[in-house]
Amino acid sequence: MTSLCKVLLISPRFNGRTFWNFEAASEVLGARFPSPPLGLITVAALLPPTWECRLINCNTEELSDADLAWADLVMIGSMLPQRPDTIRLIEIAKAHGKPVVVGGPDVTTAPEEYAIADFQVRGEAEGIIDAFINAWDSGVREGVFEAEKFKVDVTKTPIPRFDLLKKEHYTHIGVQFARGCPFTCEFCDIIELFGRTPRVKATAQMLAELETLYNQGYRGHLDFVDDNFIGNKKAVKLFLAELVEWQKAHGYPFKLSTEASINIADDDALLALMRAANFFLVFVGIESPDTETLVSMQKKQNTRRELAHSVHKIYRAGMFVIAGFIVGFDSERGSVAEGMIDCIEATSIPMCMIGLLYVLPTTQLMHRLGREGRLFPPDYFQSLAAAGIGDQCLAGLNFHTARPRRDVLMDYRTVLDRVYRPSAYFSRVGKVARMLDRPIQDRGANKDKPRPRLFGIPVADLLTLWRLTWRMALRQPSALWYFVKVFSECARKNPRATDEVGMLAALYLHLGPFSRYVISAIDRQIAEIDSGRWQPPPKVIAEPDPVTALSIAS
Ligand code: B12
Ligand code: SF4
Repeated sequence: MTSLCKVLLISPRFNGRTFWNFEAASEVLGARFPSPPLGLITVAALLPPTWECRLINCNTEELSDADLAWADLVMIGSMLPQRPDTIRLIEIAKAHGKPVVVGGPDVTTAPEEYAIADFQVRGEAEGIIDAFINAWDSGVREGVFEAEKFKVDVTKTPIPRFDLLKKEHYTHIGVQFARGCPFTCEFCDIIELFGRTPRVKATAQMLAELETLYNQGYRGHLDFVDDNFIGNKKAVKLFLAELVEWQKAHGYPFKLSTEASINIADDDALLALMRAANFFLVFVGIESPDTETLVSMQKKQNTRRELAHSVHKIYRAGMFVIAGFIVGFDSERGSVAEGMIDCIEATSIPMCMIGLLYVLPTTQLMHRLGREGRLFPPDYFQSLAAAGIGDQCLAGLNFHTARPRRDVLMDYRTVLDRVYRPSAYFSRVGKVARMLDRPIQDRGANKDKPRPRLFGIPVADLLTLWRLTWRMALRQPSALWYFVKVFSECARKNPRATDEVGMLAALYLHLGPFSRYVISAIDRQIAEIDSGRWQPPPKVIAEPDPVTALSIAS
């Protein structure tokens, strides 16, 4: 018997204002949201071909009653900052009498939060979805299905259903080469979700994904969402060599970005391959400039190096760097603000994701703080989420800090204030504009219709520049002059870097106001501590650890 089912895949809204909410920058590029839900379109590709799929991304479009009426089954994929909207969507679907399957990283690490869903699919769908499909076909209407950890062979993962995407809604599309990371950073949940041995796709399989997107007419930015693209250097180099040829043969239809550990800078051959493949951006977790802190969080790969030298080497290879920094580690002996600001200035990284340490479920950090009785109860996150707070910028420090909480918050707001002033931000953009050495590419193989040009410049680029300048004048007037100065200098002295400099400027449309919003919210938190209105939850020592318990400030 042929199995038939109409599946409505829904990606819930991310909560409130977050660092990664680049709606303002997306607008400049004529899009609605940064990227689509790769997990859900991967799940769609795993379903029987006779099952019909529709995708609604609540971050870009409205879910209608008609969508729900059409469906036999609703599938929702969720990460932590989507949890409140996921719960809302489950309730709506159930009110329409539709069974709901929920999957994704948050249900995998915090399943107790999703008890109201009819089905939970935990872990990587490839490892368990067939069991769910068989159960569904045999009439089962509720249950929990859990994949065996880290066992999925990603070389068998099908090509995600990119055809379900309204690609014009997004500034970029995600693809994935590897899962897992060989490192063991204490705060990270990746090694708990995907394991320590990176599992990589086959080169032909990866190129088939790119070919599919290309044949569907997509051109532009592709992001490799791997947690650490260079986790298996040998495999990635083999893939990159072929990717370089593919890009050349297709006239470089894609600009590429990814996330990698800083040791990427130690490997000249790897940097050269990434340059040749047209990578223009890499996210690096720097976390802290302090060696003792890096050692205590088990991020030893970031020690024994001159960070500015490593980052500038990546610039010279044609990629700009976005970096993650964290405030609130136990090993911070005193104020960390000046050290962090100096590091950000010395490395000249304009866009820094500076967050408060956040204890994610299942991590080694969670287990240690749990043993030390320092975790805040789960309703701490729920209350912040209910207030629209979305990520580690404001929901962080969900535990009793080692230093007085007020001092950590003060450091955090100081760093944000100093590095996101327009003068400071655009001074770093100016340095990138001078150092970024974008490659010259032979685009002879490009078969696309030539883009209309004015004075030799693509009209679409001129329109984007106009939208950017106009919005900057309207929304960030204090940054306009810095932007004009940096951009015009770049256009004169390093014209190949203008796209990247324009992108960094567009990101400031979000980062400028967002940093000011976070600073004022942190100021309110500090005022509440000072007035005694904020009281930490009582400590519960589950397994007392005398050494660390002594060092916890009250
Ligand atoms: C790309 C990405 C983002 C993008 C979002 C892209 C998007 N539009 O969805 C951006 C950069 C915006 C982002 C931001 C954040 N992210 Co993020 N992000 C990722 C990343 C690197 C890749 C996600 C992805 O596409 N994976 C590839 C797909 C194939 O995997 P998958 O989604 O897990 O799907 C598989 C399974 O989970 C399952 N599955 C997924 N959905 C469903 C649904 C159903 C019905 C079923 C059956 C199965 C299923 O099957 C899939 C195939 O195996 C992951 C890490 C990772 N390796 O996954 C982190 C991750 C999801 N992010 C995480 C977090 C915490 C955040 C942030 C809060 C903080 C941060 N790290 O910056 C912010 C907040 C965002 C916000 N706006 O509020 C955590 C989530 C932890 C949790 N418990 O939920 C992760 C796991 C890693 C991490 N520590 O950063 N993120
Ligand atoms: S290097 Fe990145 S992905 Fe790997 S364990 Fe550390 S934080 Fe997680």
